[in-house]
Amino acid sequence: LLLHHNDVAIIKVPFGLGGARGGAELGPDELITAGLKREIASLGLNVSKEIRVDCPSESVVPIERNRVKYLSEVKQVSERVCSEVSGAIARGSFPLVLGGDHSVAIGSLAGLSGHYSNLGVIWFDAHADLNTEERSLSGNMHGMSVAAALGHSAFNLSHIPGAGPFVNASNLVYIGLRDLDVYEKEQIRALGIKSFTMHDIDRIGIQQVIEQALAVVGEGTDGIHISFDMDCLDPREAPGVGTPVPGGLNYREAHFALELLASTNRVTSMDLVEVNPLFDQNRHTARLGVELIASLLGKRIL
Ligand code: EXY
Ligand code: MN
Ligand code: MN
Ligand code: MN
Repeated sequence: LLLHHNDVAIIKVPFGLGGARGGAELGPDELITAGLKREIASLGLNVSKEIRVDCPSESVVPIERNRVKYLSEVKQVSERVCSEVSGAIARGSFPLVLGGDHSVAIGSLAGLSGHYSNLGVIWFDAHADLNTEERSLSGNMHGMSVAAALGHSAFNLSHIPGAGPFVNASNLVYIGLRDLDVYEKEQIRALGIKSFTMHDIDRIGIQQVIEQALAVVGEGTDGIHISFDMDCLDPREAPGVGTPVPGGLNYREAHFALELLASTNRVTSMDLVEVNPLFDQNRHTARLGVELIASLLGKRIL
C-alpha cells in the first residue's frame, strides 16, 4: 500500500439514492458489524479515523420518470466524500470508502484526483457505470460514476470543489464486466478502455488478467485506486447486492486478484460498494466484503 503511517481512514458513506433499489445505505454499518475494524487491527494497521459522511436519505424533489434521479443528492454526497478522501490523503492515511451505492465513487475519485495527477483506476464490476444523464436507460446515477470520472457526463469531477483533472481513459481498467448497455459498449470501444470481461477471465484466468491490468494502470501512473463493486462477484458468493448478474467472479478469483494487487505496493485507496443487507443472507456478503478488504490491505494465508 501507499501508506505513510500504516493508517487507514474508514469513510462510511450510507447513501443509496444513486442505486436501483433501496438498501445500499445500510452497507457501511453492516461492514462494521461484520468485523471490519477487528480485521484491520489484526493486520497490524491502525484505523486513524472513522468518518460517517452525512447523506440524504430522501429527496425533497419528487422523481420524474425517465429523468436522472436524485442528481442534487448525489452532488452533495460527492462533495462531502471528496473532502473526506482528500483530508485522509493529506494526513497520510489510506482512504477506505464504504458504500453505499457506486455513485459514492464519484466523490472518491474527485478527492483522489486532487492529489494524484495521473491516477490508475481498476474498476471491479459486472457493469461499466459509463452512462451519461442523456444516455442512461434507468436514470440511476450509480450507472454513471465512470462517465463522471472521465468528464463525459453533464455532472462530473470538474463540478466538485477540490477535484483535480479527469481520470484518463487510458489509465482505467475494467474487470468482471458482463452486463453492458449498447451505449456503454460503443464507448468502451471508441475510447479503447482496457476491459477484462468474464469471458476474458474464463479464457486467460484471473492471474493473467491482473498482470495485464497492471501493465496498463501500474506503469507511468502515480498510484492505483481500486473501486470494488460487490456485484462483480457471482450472486452465489455475494447475494446481498442491488443489481446481481449471474456468472461473476468466484471466491478465490476475487481474493487472488486483490492479493496480487496488494503485493504491488502501488495501491493508494479503495472503495467497496453496493453491499445491500436487504438482499443478503446471514450477513454473508458483508463478511465477504470484510475479507476482501483484508486481502487488499495485505492479509496473507501464510
Ligand atoms: N447499466 C445499468 C444502468 O445504467 O442503470 C445498470 C447499472 C448498474 C450499476 C451498478 C453499480 O454497478
Ligand atoms: Mn458499479
Ligand atoms: Mn455493478
Ligand atoms: Mn488524470
